[in-house]
Amino acid sequence: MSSQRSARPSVSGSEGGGIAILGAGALGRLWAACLPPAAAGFVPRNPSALSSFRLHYHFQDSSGRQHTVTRPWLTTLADAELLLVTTKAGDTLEALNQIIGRIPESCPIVLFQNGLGSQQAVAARWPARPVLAASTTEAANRPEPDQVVHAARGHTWIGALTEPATGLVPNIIRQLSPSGLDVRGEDRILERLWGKLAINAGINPFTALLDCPNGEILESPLFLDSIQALCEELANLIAAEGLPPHSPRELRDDIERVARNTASNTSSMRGDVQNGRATEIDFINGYVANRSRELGLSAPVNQMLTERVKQLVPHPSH
Ligand code: KPL
Repeated sequence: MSSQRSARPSVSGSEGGGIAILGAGALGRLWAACLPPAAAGFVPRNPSALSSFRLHYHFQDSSGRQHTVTRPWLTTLADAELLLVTTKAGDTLEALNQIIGRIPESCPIVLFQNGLGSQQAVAARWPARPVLAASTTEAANRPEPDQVVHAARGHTWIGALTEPATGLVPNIIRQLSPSGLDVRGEDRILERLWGKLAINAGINPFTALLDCPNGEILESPLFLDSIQALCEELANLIAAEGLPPHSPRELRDDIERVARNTASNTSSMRGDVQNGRATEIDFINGYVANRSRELGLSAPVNQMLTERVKQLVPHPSH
C-alpha cells in the first residue's frame, strides 16, 4: 500500500505516463491507493471542469489501517501505458468515448464493470484497440464520498476481449503487481464474468428490493420463492450460450455461499439505490432477460426483478 504524496508533482499537469484510471468510485480509488503514488492518476472526464489538480481521500486498507491518499488528475493521457476503466457499467461506453481519442492506440484498456453487456459493447465499438476485461472479487466500498474501505482482499482475473489484446496479459500483470493486489491471467474471461454475473443476479436485486445486507436475503420469502426459477433461467441461458453447463443446484449453492460469506455487506446495488444512483440491473438480471429473449428462451423471474429494481430509482443520478 502506498499512501504518500506523489513524488512526481508535475504528473498532475504535464505528464500522463503510467496507469490511468477512468472512474473514481470505490474500485478505482482502491487501485489508485494500492499502486505506487507516482504510477497512477485519475482521468477527468471533463478536464475544463476540474477545480483541483489532485484528488484527496481517506483509505482504510484491508488490515484496518488508515491512509491519506493524494493522486493526480491526469490532464494529458498521451503517455498512458495502461487504462483501468472502473466506471459503472451503464456509464462506460460514453465515458470511454469522451477520452479514447486522447489515449495512445497501443494503450491496453482493462474493463472492470460488473455484469455483462458493457464489455461486449466496448469491444464491438473499438475492435482495433487492445481491450481486456477484468473480473474481481476485491471488496471495496465508499461509506462517505471521501472515504474508501478495502473491506476484503480478493483476486482479479484479466483476459483479452479483442484480437490486439492477445498476449498483453503478462505485461499488464507486471504493471499492476506493485499494488500488492492479487492479479491473474484468465484465458476464459467470459466464463469468469458469467460466474460473477450469476452470483450478482442471485444476490444484488434481492438486497436492493428488501433493503437488507447480503446474508438477510436467505430467509426472505421473496428469495425463497424465486431463487429456484432464477437459477433455472440462468442455467438454461449459460447452456444456450455454449458455455460449460452449470446445474440450477450448483448455481444456487454458489449464490447462497457468497451471500453467507458476505452476510454483513451492503451489495453494490443496494448501495446505489440508497444513494439514488442508477443501478447495474440492466447488465445483470436485465442482461439475462434480454439475452434469453434473443435466444428464444424465457426468463420471467430475471425480467420481474429487473423491472422492480428499476422502480426503486425512477430518476437516478449518475
Ligand atoms: O459483488 C457483489 C456486489 O455487491 O456487487 C457481492 C458479491 C454481492 C458482494 O456484495
